[in-house]
Amino acid sequence: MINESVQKALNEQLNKELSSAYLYLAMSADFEQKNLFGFAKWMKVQSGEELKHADKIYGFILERGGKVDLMTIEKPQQSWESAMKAFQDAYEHEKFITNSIYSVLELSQSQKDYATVEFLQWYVKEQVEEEAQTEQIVKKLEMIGDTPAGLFMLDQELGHRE
Ligand code: OFO
Repeated sequence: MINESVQKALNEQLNKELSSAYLYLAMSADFEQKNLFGFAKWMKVQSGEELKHADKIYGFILERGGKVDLMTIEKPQQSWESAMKAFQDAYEHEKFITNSIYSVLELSQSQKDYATVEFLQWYVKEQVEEEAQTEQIVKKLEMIGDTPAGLFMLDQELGHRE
């Protein structure tokens, strides 16, 4: 049986993962409306990744005999002034998610819920990758500045994400 406070924290994390999927889907739609199809594809794939992150938590809560509590998902921002601003926001969002995972991990440790501590190791590793990916794209956008040719090339590159 899962510890009650850990279950609550996991349900809140499940909501954050679903909110992440929603946020990246909004970014994807915004990019597509601006004809940046490669950026849009990258964000759509990212949105799908977040749904997988959510699904893992959902499955884990149920596997432990817990109760899934699906909460309201807030309406995300719909438009960003530039690709740079969107990716800066994505990077900041990933840092927020990392801190959130750490909080759930610390709670699980304090409650001696070692199964959840073990389960969350996957997220700790995943967040290193998620932060690095978004930070790298912010850095590339900084390099190319406002040049349309640079944006076009990066759009081509990001469109290759599967
Ligand atoms: Fe992008 O992070 Fe989920 O976990």
